[in-house]
Amino acid sequence: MFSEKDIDSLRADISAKMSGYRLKHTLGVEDMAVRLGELYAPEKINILRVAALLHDVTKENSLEKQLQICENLGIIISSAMLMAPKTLHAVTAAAILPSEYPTFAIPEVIDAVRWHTTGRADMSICEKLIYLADYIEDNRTFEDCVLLREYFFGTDVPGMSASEREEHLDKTLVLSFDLTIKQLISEGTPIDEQTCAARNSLLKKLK
Ligand code: DGI
Ligand code: FE
Ligand code: FE
Repeated sequence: MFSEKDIDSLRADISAKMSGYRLKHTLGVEDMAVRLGELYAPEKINILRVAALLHDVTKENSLEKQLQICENLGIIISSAMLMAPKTLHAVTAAAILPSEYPTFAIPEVIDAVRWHTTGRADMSICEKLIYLADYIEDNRTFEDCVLLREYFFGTDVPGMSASEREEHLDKTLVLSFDLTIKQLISEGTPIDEQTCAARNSLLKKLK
């Protein structure tokens, strides 16, 4: 799908655009996406690398710039979305891919980027792995991130059967949503409805 050369040139492009902090995080997500990909979707590792490199590509834009991107591309922002402005960068990053990164703008990449912040119901494997890699990449030191990383790696994932491994991933995602929702409640911040839909759909599957 994507060659090593394509990925190296994308990494160079992203490296030139991002601040040191965001770049370090982005490269951390790429590394974690590869580790998770080896466990869950070895055939999709290059897709995961690309999605990781692009997932926060508009994160450093101001709110005004994010809204401008939406206006230019005819994307209608709901009032609920405006109440959770930190989730907007996932919308804009996905939206600019076809015009700004056409080589990489395949549906699996676009969807993994689009849903990396809130998740959604019935997530694909690439969506789940990018969402989780973003949460637990090694540079994240926030208490919830450390807890989730330890939960995920604190058991013998390679030794599990395929169905046990899938269940472990889903349980890890439920825990991540629990932690995020608790954090948002403690801040008095609105919870995006996709975050709730994602958690509900995983609970239904795990039942
Ligand atoms: O972009 P990153 O910082 O790497 O990580 P991210 O894309 O997961 O964004 C995290 C931010 O998004 C964090 O400040 C919490 C916020 N967020 C995630 N889900 C929700 C949310 N904010 C609101 N208001 N509602 C959500 O459901
Ligand atoms: Fe993000
Ligand atoms: Fe991120």
